[in-house]
Amino acid sequence: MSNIESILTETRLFQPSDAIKQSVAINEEMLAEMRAKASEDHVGFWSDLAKEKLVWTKPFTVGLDESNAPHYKWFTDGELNVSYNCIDRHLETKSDKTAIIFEGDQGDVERYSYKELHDQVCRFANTLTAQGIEQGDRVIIYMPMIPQAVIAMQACARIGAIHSVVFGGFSAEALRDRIENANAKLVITTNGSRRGGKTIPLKGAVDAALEKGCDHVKKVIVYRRTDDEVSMKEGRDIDWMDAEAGMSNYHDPVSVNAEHPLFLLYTSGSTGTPKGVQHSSGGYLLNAHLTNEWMFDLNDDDVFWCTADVGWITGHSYVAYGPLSVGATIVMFEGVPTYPDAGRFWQVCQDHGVTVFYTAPTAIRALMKFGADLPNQYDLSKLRLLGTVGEPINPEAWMWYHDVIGRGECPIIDTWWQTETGAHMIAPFPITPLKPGSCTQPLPGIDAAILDEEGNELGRGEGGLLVIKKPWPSMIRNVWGDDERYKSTYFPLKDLPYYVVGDSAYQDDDGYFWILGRVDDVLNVSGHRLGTMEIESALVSHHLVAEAAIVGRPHDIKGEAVAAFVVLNVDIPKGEARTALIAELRDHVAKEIGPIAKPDDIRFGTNLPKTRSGKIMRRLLRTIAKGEEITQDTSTLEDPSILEQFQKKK
Ligand code: 6R9
Repeated sequence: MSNIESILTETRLFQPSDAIKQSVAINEEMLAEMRAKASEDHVGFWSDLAKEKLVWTKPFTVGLDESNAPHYKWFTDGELNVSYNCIDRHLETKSDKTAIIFEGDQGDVERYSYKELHDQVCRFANTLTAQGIEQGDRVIIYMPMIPQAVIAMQACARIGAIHSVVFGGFSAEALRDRIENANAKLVITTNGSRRGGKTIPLKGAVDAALEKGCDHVKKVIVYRRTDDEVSMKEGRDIDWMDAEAGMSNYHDPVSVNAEHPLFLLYTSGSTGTPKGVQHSSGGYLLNAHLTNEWMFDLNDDDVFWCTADVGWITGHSYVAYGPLSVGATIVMFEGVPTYPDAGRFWQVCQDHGVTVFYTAPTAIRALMKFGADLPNQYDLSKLRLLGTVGEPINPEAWMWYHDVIGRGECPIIDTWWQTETGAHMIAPFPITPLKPGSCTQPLPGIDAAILDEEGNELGRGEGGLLVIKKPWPSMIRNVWGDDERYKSTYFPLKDLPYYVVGDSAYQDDDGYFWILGRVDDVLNVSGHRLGTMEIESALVSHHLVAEAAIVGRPHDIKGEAVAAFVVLNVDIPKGEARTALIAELRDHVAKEIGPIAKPDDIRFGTNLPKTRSGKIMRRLLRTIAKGEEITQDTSTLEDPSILEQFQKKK
C-alpha cells in the first residue's frame, strides 16, 4: 500500500477543562507512568493490574503463555469467577447500592441493588444447574434489553457455562446458525419485547430455529416480558418463573481457570458463516474492568448509560460485565431513541441523572437531524463524559455531541475497538487533548502500529494496515472450533506475529490515530488513495446532508469511481432541483477535499441500509453502485426497503 492521501483537514484541538483535570482519577502524571511501565515490562504491567483489580480464587504465577502462539494465553494457572468479581465482591460495602436502573419502553422503571442482583443471579444459576447445564456447556441468550438478559449472562458465568448472546433483532435463520455452530444445549428467550410502543414477538423465531435439527438443544427457558400469549412446547419449554420456583438465593460461584471461555459472540453481517469470537474469563474481565475505570472514570457516584444492546460486544463489556466489575450503577433501556419522540435519550439521561453516556455515531447523527431544541428541553447538566463507538465519528457529529449534548464541557471519548479485542484499544483518557474524529492514542499496554502491505512500519501521515504487535489480555482466543480461520483471519502476515485488525488508519504528526475505515473501504481513484470516511465527512458537512456513505465502483479510466449514497435532512428534491443539488454536493466535496474526491454518482434515500446494530452495509451499496443485482443475504438489514430507493435511477 503506497501513500494514502491524508485529506482530513481537522486540526482543532480540545484541551480538558480544569474541572475535568481536577476531578478524574487518572491524571497526566499517572498516565505517563503507566505508559512507561507498560513499554518497559509489557507482561508485568498487565499482570500487576490483574492482581490489583480482580479477585482470584487461585493466584496466577504465569503472566503470558506463548507456547501455542498465536493462541495466546494470560494468567494461565490462575482461577477466578467472573460473576463473583462483578457482584459478590461489592456486597460488603455496596449491597444496597443500585446496580441496574431499568427503564422499559413504556417508561416503567425498575431498580436492582447489588444484593438484589446477587440473589436473582444465584436463583437463576441454580435454575440452570437444575436444568442440567454444566460447566463448559453452551447456552444461547436471545432476549431484549431487559435486566433478565444480564442476569442470565451473569448466571452462566457463575456456573462456568459459556453463553452466546444473539441479538434479538436477528432472524430465526441467523439464530439457528449460531445455535448450531455453538452446539448449544439450552436457549433462554422471552415471549416478546416492547419497542417503540409495540410488542414484538421473539419466541416464534426460537421455535422456527429449532424446527429442523438442533437436537442438542434440550430446553428453552421463556421469560414473560409482555402480556402476549406464547406457545410452549411440552417437555422442552419452561417458564422462567416456574423454573425458578423454590430455587435458593445462594449459589457458590464455581472457580474456573483464567482461560476458561466466558462467552462466544458471533460477528454479524460479514461474508461467510458467522465467526464465533471466543473470549476468556480472566483476561477479558481485566480489560473490561480497566477500560471502564480508564476511559469512563467510573466511580461510586456515577450513573453510566451505554446504549448498546447486550447482543453486541459493547453490551458485554460496557453493560453486562465491565461497569458491574467496578461497582458502578448502570442504566438499561429497552426502547428506541425516537419513541415517543426523538428526545427519549435525553429524557432518560435527565430522569436517571446519567453522568457518563456512551453511544454510537449513527445514533448521534440520527438525533442531530432533529436539531438542538429537543435536547435543550432536558436537564443534561449531570453529564460529565460522553463516549462513542462503532465507526469513525465525523467531525460535524462530534461537534454537535460536544456542544449540544456536552455543553462544550464534556470530553468526547471516541473508543476504537472490536468484538475481537474485547475492550477499548485506542481511545482517550478524560484528560487527553481531543481532535474531533480521532480516537487519539493506544491505551497503555496496547502496542499499535501501521504497516504497508509488505509489513514495513509506516511513518507519520502514511495510511496503511492497523496492527497490534503484542498480545493483550482481552484478545480473542479462537474462532470457536476453527483454529485455521483464527490464524488466517487475524494473523495472516508471514513471519510477523501481529494481530491484523482489518482497518486502515494513519497517525498524524502528534501520534494521534485516525481510523480510515475497513481495509476494503479505502478507494483508489486515479492512483490517489481516498478514505471513504473523509468524503462522507465532507458531504455531511453540507447543511442539507444528514448522513452519507461512500463506496467505490470499478471505473475504466480512474480505476475506481466514487459512489455516494446520501440521506438528506429535507425531502428528496425532484427534476431540476435534484440535478442542481447533485451538482452542488459534488462541488461541495470538491471544495472540502479536492476535485479528485468528487462523487461520480449521488443517489438519495430516506436512510442508509444498516444492520440492526447500526453498521452501514457497504457491500450492498457496492453492488448497487455497480448496477448489479443484489444476491447477498439481506436478512440482517434493519429496513430492506431502503435498497429499492437507491436502486431506482431517479
Ligand atoms: C466495538 C465494535 C469493529 C469495527 C472496527 C472499526 C469500527 C469501532 C470505532 C470504529 C472508528 C471507532 N469501529 N469503533 N472505527 N472509530 N471509535 O464496534 O465492535 O462491531 O466488532 O466492530 O468497527 O472498523 O474494526 P465491532
